[in-house]
Amino acid sequence: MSKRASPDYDAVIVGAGFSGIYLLHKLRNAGFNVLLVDAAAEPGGIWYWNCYPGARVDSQVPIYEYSIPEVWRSWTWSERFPGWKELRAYFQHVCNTLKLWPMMRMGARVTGANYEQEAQQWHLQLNGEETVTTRFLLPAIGFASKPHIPDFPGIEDFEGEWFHTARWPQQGVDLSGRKIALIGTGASGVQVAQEAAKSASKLTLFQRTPILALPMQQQKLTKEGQERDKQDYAAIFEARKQTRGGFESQSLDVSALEVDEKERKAHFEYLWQKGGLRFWYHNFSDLLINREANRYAYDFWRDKVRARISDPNLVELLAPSEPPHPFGTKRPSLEQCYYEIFAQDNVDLVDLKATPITRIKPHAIETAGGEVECDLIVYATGFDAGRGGMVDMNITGTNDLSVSQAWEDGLRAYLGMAIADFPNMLFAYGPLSPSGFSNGPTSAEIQGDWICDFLVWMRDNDSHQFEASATAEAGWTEMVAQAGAMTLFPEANSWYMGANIPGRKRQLINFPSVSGYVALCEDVANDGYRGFIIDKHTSNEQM
Ligand code: NA7
Repeated sequence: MSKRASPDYDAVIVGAGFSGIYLLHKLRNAGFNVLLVDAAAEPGGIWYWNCYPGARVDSQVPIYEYSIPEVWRSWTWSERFPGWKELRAYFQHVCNTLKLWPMMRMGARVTGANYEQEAQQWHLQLNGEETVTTRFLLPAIGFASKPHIPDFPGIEDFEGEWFHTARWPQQGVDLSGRKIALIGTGASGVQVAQEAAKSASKLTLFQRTPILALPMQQQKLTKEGQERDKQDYAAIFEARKQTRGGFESQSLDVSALEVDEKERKAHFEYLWQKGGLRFWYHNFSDLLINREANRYAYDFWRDKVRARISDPNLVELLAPSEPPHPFGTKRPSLEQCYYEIFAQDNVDLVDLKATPITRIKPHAIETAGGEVECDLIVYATGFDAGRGGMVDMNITGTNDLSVSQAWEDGLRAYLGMAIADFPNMLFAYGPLSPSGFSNGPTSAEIQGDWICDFLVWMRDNDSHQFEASATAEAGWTEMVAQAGAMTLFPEANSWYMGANIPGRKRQLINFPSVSGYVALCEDVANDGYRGFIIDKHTSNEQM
């Protein structure tokens, strides 16, 4: 006789960001008994935790929003690249419009999850106390839920305030008149720097690698303009699924080497003026696969940026003659006045390549070149991307295997959504899916639709347990590695390669094409969810 239990829920979703909220909407509409939990006090995911001054999205709206008509029809943005406050308000609007609140538990952190093989259910621990059971566990925690703070000697000795950008106090921090040390010049560091430079008595940026930042070309948006544009929204949302990055357009079909210099520069200039990440995703076809093509883009970027740097001592540091890495193999960030702040008397740059940090002292950062006094340290030092948040939930599958053990020798996953030995678990926006390479809401919807269809299929077939086969998982993991090897991405020490965390295996952690991903996932579904073992029947282990 089956010992299968009747759990509290059909599905528990972890995370109230774009992926989790979309999954909740879909599964509720499909008739599942579903609960969403999130450690944060409010929905918004990344936009809850990253509330540092200047935090805003690098994808423009309406690309960066849900395609759900009742949501977009009744919402108006104020800016093309909205800030965190507006994005949080948007999440309130989404939850109100879709009436999702009764199925949401905020302030509930998953502190443990065990799969009970006989009962075919997950046993979750919330906030270290309460337990709930569910047939399916659906982590949707994003790639950046675990901040990374480097292990600098003396870090605890600091007597001023210090914060990681993704753990910024919700009540805010007054930056005016402060002596601020900002470590890290990625997307977050650039955004903090632009704000902090306005009022800090001293802002010192500690740069290890220069960011290759692109002009945002921010714009205010009007209600009338958006109402007019909304007639195209349905087509835009449909089209974004068919592009490589999940944006409104993708790279040209033309190589940068096929055109003459005049034409090449004209296209670069067009992208520059359009702004946003277009210079990255709407560039020549071989930008990210051919060194020569990439070098043309880098040189154009370098010359544009150099024209904005007034201090000759900083030119080589901020926009070096030779690229620090191929353009676009680290995520370019968007800037509005980043290169101009260095002309201010209150802004300094420390080159950590020449003078690394040796110790954090009670009132200063000590480098090989001397001490920089400060009363606030901002760690804009990134994330244990794709891995850290999953590990921290203490998830244990069959054979007492934890996620941390499963990923000890590198990330592995089938379709970037399932791990062998972890039955009835699918994660969204996780490693080996397009996640970090793509526009968030596009990936959230693609995976949300796929997961919902799979669970409906399970229900229709009276099936209760699925698990990725080890063969399918190995095949997918290898395919992502091979796809990465055909690009220039492995040449950068980026979080895309897991290279920002000491000790992590170097591997491409994202699947490099949204449209390719859609096709593969559809194919798996059309083939009876090939690669999954359903109710212990291994019908087909091929990928
Ligand atoms: P990122 O892009 O990972 O940037 C982290 C920054 O911190 C980057 O400049 C790093 O330099 C720097 N860093 C990391 N460790 C150290 C140490 N030990 N010493 C000095 N500097 C260090 O994180 P963000 O939060 O800016 O952005 C994350 C993503 O969010 C972004 O890609 C978008 O998708 C949105 P490095 O370049 O490694 O030399």
